[in-house]
Amino acid sequence: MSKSIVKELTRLGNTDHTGLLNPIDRPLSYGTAGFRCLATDLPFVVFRVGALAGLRARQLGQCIGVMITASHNPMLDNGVKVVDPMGEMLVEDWEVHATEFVNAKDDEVAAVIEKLEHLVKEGQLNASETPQGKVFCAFDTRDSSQYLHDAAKKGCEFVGTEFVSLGLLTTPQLHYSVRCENDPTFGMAGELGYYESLSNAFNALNKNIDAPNYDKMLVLDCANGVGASKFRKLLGRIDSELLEVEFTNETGSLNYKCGADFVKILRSFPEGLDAAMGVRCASFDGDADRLVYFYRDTNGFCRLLDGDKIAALIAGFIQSEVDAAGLTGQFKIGAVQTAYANGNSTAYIRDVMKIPVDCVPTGVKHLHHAAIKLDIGIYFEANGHGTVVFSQLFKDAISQGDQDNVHLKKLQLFTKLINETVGDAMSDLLVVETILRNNNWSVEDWDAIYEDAPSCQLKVEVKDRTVVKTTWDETECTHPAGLQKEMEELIIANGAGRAFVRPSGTEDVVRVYTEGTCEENAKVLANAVAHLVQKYCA
Ligand code: 16G
Ligand code: MG
Repeated sequence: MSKSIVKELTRLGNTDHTGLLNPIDRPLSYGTAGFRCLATDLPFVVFRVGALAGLRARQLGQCIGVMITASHNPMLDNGVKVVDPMGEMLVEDWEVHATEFVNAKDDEVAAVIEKLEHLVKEGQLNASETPQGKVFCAFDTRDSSQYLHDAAKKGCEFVGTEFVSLGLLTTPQLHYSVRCENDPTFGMAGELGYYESLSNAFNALNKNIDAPNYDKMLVLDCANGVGASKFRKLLGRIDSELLEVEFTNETGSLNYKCGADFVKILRSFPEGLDAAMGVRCASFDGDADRLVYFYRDTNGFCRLLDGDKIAALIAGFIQSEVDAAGLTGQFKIGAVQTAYANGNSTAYIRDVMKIPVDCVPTGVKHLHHAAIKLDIGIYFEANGHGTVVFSQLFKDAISQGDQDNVHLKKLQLFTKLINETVGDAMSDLLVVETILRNNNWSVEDWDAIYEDAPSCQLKVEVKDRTVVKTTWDETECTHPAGLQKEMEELIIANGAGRAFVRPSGTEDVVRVYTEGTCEENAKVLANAVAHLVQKYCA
């Protein structure tokens, strides 16, 4: 940890990491990414979240996760979020408890803890024996992470729950480990179990496949984050005949001019990566739960293959394997997207592949909840976060079917290769590589499945972003009154397209997304919508 961060944190009176006292005068809320802000504001937050996780673990008598990361945000930010027993996001009523706990004034803290202790006792009434529960905690490569981890430990121990440090991990590795700890049929908890399971599945799915159009060479931008060292470990278990990776951005400044978010938003090459034409490249984000691909086309431009294109690739593969396995029509297959999904990706999946598409609000928990209603739920955000979840019914069918059926076998291996608990850049990368090899596709072949509608994303700073309200799926703006109507008039005046606005859940801005007839047209529309937002939020 850099000396200056420690000094700054200790200056704030958190020498013992407890930070039980709340030194902040503005409210914080548990959002899609948990609590996220400047690392120096976080010690008391993380201490309280450590305590909350400890209580949640005891309530359920299970293992709960605490992840310390601010993902693709700058090095000086950090964040903390809680992982529920099946590796999923914290359940909503405990998000409310978390917000209340963290915002409690110093003289209110005891009452909040008492209330949570009551929930713990209620939980234990239903259990046959007194369950203990434990907390798994991991962190990313930020300078402040170790310090904040120590605060989480103190908080967890403060409420008397066992705390197990898993150290430096990617966010999805923590989700995976929590799930395995509570459900050993899923896999072996910890880093080694994770590498073992993914690499075995990858090696088995890719061996003996002749794919002359597929090039095993990949250039990887690690965002200077935790994914760099972790993917090297995973790759060490992969047959080098199958995949070779040239690593870039491994140890520089975290997320600075690189990483999945940078490449997605700017649609340009990350710094430090100079790809030759047609070479397949991929970017992780800082905590390795997002993945995007890109390459240099024949005109020298950067072509982006984002979460939408990954979803379409996976959906096509699963559909054809399900058909080839003789299971057509027996299971509900569907895709889940958000309003940010490129319109042409939705049209391709829904109209060409004939796979139903659901649209839900931004944030992993919404996508995950919609996906688990299906037998095979493929969910991706355009930003590159996504995975596939399978129902027990489907898993039983493929494991009990004819074991000489190679397609059933492939589907079984696929369920091991993908990290069902949450979007996972390392796992998704191996999934994409597997499908490209199995399809005998180059990156251009994959890119050609559909053409993205030209789009533009902007952020607008306003006095109070919470005045902007939308319908549940975020496609229409309901407040301030009149904004939606004027936006629709702009779309008509623009000649074509689509536009929506929503308040960010992680930054103090309103986000604008537009699609148009060409890049310039989408940009003009986005700027016009941004002006409207400013006018209505003034
Ligand atoms: C968080 C969400 C991500 C979402 C992003 C939107 C999780 C784990 N992460 O990073 O899914 O796309 O927020 O950010 O849910 P925004 O609200 O600032 O646009
Ligand atoms: Mg992330």
